[in-house]
Amino acid sequence: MTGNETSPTASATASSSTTPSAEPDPNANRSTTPGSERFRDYIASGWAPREDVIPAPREQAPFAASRRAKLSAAYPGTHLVIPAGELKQRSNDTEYPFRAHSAFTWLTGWGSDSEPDAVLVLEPATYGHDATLYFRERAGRDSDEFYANSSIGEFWIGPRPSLAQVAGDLGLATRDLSELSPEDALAAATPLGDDLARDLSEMRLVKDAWEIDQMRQAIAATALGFSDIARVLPSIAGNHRGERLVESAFSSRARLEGNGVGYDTIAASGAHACILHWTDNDGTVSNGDLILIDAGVELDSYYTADITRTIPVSGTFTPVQRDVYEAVRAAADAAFAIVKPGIQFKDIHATAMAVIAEKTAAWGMLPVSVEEAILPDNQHHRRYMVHGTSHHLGLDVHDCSQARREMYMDGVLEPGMVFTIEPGLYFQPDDLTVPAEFRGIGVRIEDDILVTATGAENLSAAIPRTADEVEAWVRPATAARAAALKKNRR
Ligand SMILES: [Mn+2]
Repeated sequence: MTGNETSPTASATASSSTTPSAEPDPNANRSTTPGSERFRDYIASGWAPREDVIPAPREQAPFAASRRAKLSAAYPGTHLVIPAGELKQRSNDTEYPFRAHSAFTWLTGWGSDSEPDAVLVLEPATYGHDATLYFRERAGRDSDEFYANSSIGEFWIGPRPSLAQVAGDLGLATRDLSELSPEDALAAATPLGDDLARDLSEMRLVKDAWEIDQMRQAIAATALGFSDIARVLPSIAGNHRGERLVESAFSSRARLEGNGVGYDTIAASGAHACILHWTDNDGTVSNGDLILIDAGVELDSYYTADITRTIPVSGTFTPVQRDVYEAVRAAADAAFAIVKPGIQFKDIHATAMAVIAEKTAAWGMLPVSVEEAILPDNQHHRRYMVHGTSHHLGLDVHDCSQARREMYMDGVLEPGMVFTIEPGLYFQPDDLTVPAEFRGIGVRIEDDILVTATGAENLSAAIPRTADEVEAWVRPATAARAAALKKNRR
């Protein structure tokens, strides 16, 4: 709710001392707030006193503290400014939902309840750094902010925490944003410097125990979302915008269990599955098609899963769909089998691609032998899978993306790393190099993998992934739907 005709939205918004901008008031055309001093005095009075409860530090507070200590040790004597970021305008006086920068969240433990414009400052001290979190404290009831500012006023967006509450909650010293120095405010308004962004990315490559637990929770929530989809799939079959129904089933679960989706859900039925980032999701879901669903729940802590399953809408794969599906699964299983500390990240991709090359060669799709196809300058099989097999996963779906190549693609696996394994095969409907019965089939299987001390754990293994498991997952709903339809006809 942003446009209310009767409640007093103040023309005072732009002139409010707590409003950071001197732009023309975007509410001016709708404002009906009484601006008189008499009204201000009246609305400022008659409120019960607040009883602020100071919370004990949240679970992740000590983990965030040790991450700050790690950053401090990497930057001795350097003054560091890490901003949460600001609200982004969608249009006029409406804004996109706020999401703090992941590096800020990693260092503070503040996730979906972060305050826009907050800034973490690390000031060099005798030993390490002193950390202070600056944010805009809520205004008192004697200010017009609380009733007249639709972006940050508590009348509009709900209760906001005090400095003392956040200090207790995060185990961090807090100060009001107005006390941030002009130099730090300037630094906070510019993107993180290259070295700092890179180093923070690299520090996040290995997850701590709390982060690994968050990943498990994000994946468990995502599994519920996929089960919701499997349950409703038969009733969606034939709907002209069935992909949207799949997307919204997952979104409902994501909002219930967490902050939302970690990225735009891909719900790609039939040949849409061959469009790698299909997020329009406005297509029909038809019996006989496969539907490829790539989705992840982001928790309130901002940790996200990233899972893909490809499901036969009818509950049964056709023989050619099953062949393609099991070829992709063979690639995924082969890649997973090599994961352990000490191997290079890029070996995972190479292992999956060797299987993709063999399978596509066996189907007669390659103009050369497997041995020739896998030469770096050839790569014929990559026509059918142009994306990578793995990316790191955590606070960001493409986590740690500022890390240097030698730490990421050429990096060596360590226990605590979490990444995806997501091979696929995509036969475009108009690709004349593949037999006609393959055209329009797209399959991806994506799991979230944790490197352990001795090998790896597939954190998403509980979500059905073999062709048999997937069929057994969808069939009860298909059968129930068929029985209901039969009953209705009688
Ligand atoms: Mn992915």
